[in-house]
Amino acid sequence: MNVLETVAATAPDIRDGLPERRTYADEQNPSGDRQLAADEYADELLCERLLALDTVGSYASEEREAVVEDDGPYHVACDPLDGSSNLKSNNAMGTIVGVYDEPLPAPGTSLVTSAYVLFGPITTMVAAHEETVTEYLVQDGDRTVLTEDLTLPDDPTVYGFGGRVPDWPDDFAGYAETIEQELKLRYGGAMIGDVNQVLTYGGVFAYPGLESAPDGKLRLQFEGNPVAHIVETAGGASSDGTRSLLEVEPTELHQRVPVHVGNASLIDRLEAVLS
Ligand code: P6P
Repeated sequence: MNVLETVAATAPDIRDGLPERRTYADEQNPSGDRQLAADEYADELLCERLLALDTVGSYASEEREAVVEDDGPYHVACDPLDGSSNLKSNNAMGTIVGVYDEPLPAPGTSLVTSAYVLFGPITTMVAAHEETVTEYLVQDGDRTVLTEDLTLPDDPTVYGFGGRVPDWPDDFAGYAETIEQELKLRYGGAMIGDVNQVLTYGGVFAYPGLESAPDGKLRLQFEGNPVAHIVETAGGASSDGTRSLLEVEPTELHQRVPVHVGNASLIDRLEAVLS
């Protein structure tokens, strides 16, 4: 089995384990987010099963302070349950995985494969590998191709911007005002659910730098890089405000980064206004 087959095979176990794991554990993750029992469960399953692969040389996750070292050529960064705060409200969430060919923290340009599993009405996987994006139906842990060579629609339709409006810097707030006149709001509180809408309908997702948190909320290794890899491979663009997320210099495992992904035209307009 390879990494994506293992992540798909683990998806039913994670999803079936959600109902009785909606409570908060006593811990916080290294980024200071409150940890759900479901976060810990998903992380344990994925860590064990991915490190069992001969090709995986290390495993890191949002839920763990340090990298778990093993032997193998690829290094996996994982957000085991992105959007787990949606569990209480029964909204979309899922797993993000990035497979790097350099030890972590690594630049997004060293990503070999990126994918997310989306627990929506159905369970799907969207994966970027070898210059193309494929969408799969995941049933009983097996994958069936739904869409080959997935690309963003040319005409954008939706947008979703995280953070509180009063906390947006003026330049981003000005950009948001223009986008709000043009597109429909789709923001669900789990990045992969919102990004999946952008991939399906065209548009832009952002969790920008905030006045209170200039680097924003999302983590480069586990969220920004893999999603940027997927969106750019699907013909879109990503930015931290000035450059592709894949070009952002990694400084530490849990570093945060402003995340903007979507149609290239919309990302170009964003970069033009962000000082
Ligand atoms: P907020 C989920 O906790 C997450 O990391 C992303 O999946 C999502 O885009 C963002 O945080 C939601 O943050 O501030 O809207 O709750």
